[in-house]
Order: sequence, then C-alpha cells, then structure tokens
Amino acid sequence: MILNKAQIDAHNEKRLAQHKRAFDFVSGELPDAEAIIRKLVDFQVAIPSWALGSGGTRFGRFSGGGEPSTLEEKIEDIGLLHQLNRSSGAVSLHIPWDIPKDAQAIKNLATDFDLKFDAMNSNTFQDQKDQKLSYKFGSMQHVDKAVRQQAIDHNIEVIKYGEELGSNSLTVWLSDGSCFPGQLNFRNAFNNTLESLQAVYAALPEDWKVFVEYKAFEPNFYSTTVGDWGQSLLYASKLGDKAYTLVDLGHHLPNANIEQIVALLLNEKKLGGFHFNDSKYGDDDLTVGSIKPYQLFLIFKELVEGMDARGMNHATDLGWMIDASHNVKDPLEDLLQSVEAIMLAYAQALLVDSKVLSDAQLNNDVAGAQEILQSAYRTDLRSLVAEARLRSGAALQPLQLFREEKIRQQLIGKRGTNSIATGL
Ligand code: LRH
Ligand code: MN
Repeated sequence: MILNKAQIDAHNEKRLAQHKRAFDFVSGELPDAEAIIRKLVDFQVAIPSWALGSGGTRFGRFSGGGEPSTLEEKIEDIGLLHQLNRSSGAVSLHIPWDIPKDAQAIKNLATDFDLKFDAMNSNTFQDQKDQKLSYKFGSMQHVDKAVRQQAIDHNIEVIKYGEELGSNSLTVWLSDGSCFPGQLNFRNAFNNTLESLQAVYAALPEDWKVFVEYKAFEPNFYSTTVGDWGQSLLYASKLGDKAYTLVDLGHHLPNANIEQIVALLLNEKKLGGFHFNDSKYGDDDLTVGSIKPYQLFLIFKELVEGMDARGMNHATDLGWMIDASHNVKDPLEDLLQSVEAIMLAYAQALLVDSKVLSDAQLNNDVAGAQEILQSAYRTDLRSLVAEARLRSGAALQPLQLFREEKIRQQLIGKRGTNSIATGL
C-alpha cells in the first residue's frame, strides 16, 4: 500500500486544531450535525474502473504517467482513494475492459482495500478484435437477430463475472441509434431492444437489478434508441420489478431539469442509480460539481426527500457511481474532487428541513421556499464532511495528502510514464 495509517494520522495531526475550530463553529449552528455526520460516514460512492487513466477525446490524449495497466493496479488505485476519503468503498467494472482473469484473487485484493463491487457495465458499443459480428449499426436494436443474440450473450457473460465478484447489478448502456433520418425504423428498433433486454432480464439472478442507462446523443447523432428518461422508464416498466432507470448527469439535452426527472423516477419506484459527473455542453464527463454545483444540490434535495418519502436507505437503496473521463486533470485528484462534491451536496440536502419547505410550498410562499433551499446550499459544510472522514480514519484533506506524499510521482516511479489504463 502506497499510503499507511501513520501518514494519514500525521497529516490530520497538523490540521486538527484548525479543523476543530471550523467544525465546532458550524456544527454549533446546526439543528443536528451528528445525524448528518452519521449519514456521511455510511455513504459510499463507486469508482469507475474505466476512469483511472487519462481519457482524451478524438482530438488527442495527454497521459499524466503512472496509470494502472492491470485490473490489480486499478483496484490498488481505488483502494488508495478509499484510504484517503473512506467514501469510495466500491468498484464499478466495465467488461471487457476489465475482465477479472482470477476473480477470487481480484475479490481478495478488493477486500484487502475494504472495497465491494458495485454495478457491472457491459459494452456492446465497440467491436472487440475476436468478435464475429459488428455493432456498427447497433447491438440490441440490430436488424440482424444474430447480432442481437451476440449482445444478449455478452450481457449474460458480464452477469457471470459479476456473480463471481459479489456484484448484484448490471448497467446496460446502449449506444444504439441512427445518424440520419430514414436510417432506422424506430418502432422495430424499440421492439428489438426490448426483446433483447427481456432475454438479459430472464438471465438475472434472483437478487440482481438491471439499470437501463439513457443518453440523448453520441455516438449516434440523429436518434438514440434509449434516448431519454421516458424511454428508459418504458423499458424498465415493461421488463419488470428488477429493472430500473440509471441517470447519467451528462446524458441530457441542454437545460433539462434533471432534479425533476429524479423526483418523478423516485415517485415511480424506478430510479436505480446514478453516474455522477458534470458538463457544460454535451457528455463532457467533467468533475462532479465543477460546472453546476447548485443543480447537484437540487438533485440531492429531491433524492433525500423522495427516498425519505419511501423509507429508503440512503446508503444502500440506490447505485451511487461516478462516470468520468479525465483530459487535463490527474485522474485520482479529479476523482477525489468528485467524491468531495457529492458528499457536500448530500450534506447540504440533509440540511433542508422538508417540513418547513413543505409549509412554504403549501402557502405558495415562493420567496420563502427559495430562502430555505439557498440557506442550506450557502451553508459551508466542508468541516462536517471532513469530520466524517476523520471519524472513518481517513484524511482531513485527501487531495492535499495525495500531493504532500507525491503519490503520482511514486506511481510514475513504479509504473513509468507510458503505462496506459483501459477505458475512456
Ligand atoms: C456512455 C457512458 C456509459 C459507459 C460509458 C463509459 O456515455 O456514460 O455509462 O458505459 O460512458
Ligand atoms: Mn454513464
């Protein structure tokens, strides 16, 4: 392990007095800081195995060096993140980018880092070198039944890997769609996709869930066969109780009201999980909370309110995952900032007094309602999130410790500057 308890303790020791001052001041002002801290300690975010290297775009890729080039090294990097913030306790794998050659060994290594396996991700949006039939014109929507069957078989194979690792959910994102009017029969594409998903659904183990991830566009630029929350909800409703929708924040058309979509999917008991990231234009996969932090807060406000209304367990009843790609930031620093943004938005949402807000809404007190939301959003809860880390044995300032210990330089020392991580 690159990092040990003594290094974390020394880091915290130097910052304890300043932290206590901030924490005592803020917590003293809050109705129930302890309740919020307990929830923060329990809240774990899954780290995508495909976002531990420099992604890049079609215009270029700029590696920062020291990237993990094996699944073992990826587990080590996610383990390091979890040591630093004790809020990254799960791995979301992408197949075939990260096939566990020895599942038991990978499971043991993950356990050493106190990591679990969250949703498995299938991939029928790329052609693998040994693949018989191409997905150029789609996978589950394809006009050729043999191509659809190939996609179904792949998803069933992914479920098998997940069972070996102790995962209990599958995320299906289909890049299927069309680039030009006339290219596709929308009704046939929908019916083929539903029939294919039904075959995958039938292969789901009893305690598993399947998440249908929607996306407005890219790589298809005229239609996408699972293009928005309504289409995903249609599939999930027709599939059955083990099927849910998955909300990737970057998969919406500009100015979509994602917090309203979240509220309605929760209301329908069909919200399965998230791919957290941020974006200004398209599926930019930027650091969570780096562009629209108020939207992230509003989404968590709907999550807390909607989950409480259904008596759901915040930590375990939805899939909390990051889906990011790094072009100019160190991948691990970017992920540390994303987890911090998620914990802060969750903490602020927990601060909203839903009873008082409901009274304002029932009295059409519009300005009053905004005051309630914005006073929560404008409350600096960084010391509470830090206190939750301290109590979990993590670092008060994970990004600072990552830099103080020159961890990227250590990784470059171990892995070199040209190691490449599979993924985006
Ligand atoms: C598609 C997506 C999907 C993943 C991929 C890595 O844009 O969000 O969740 O499979 O990114
Ligand atoms: Mn995604």
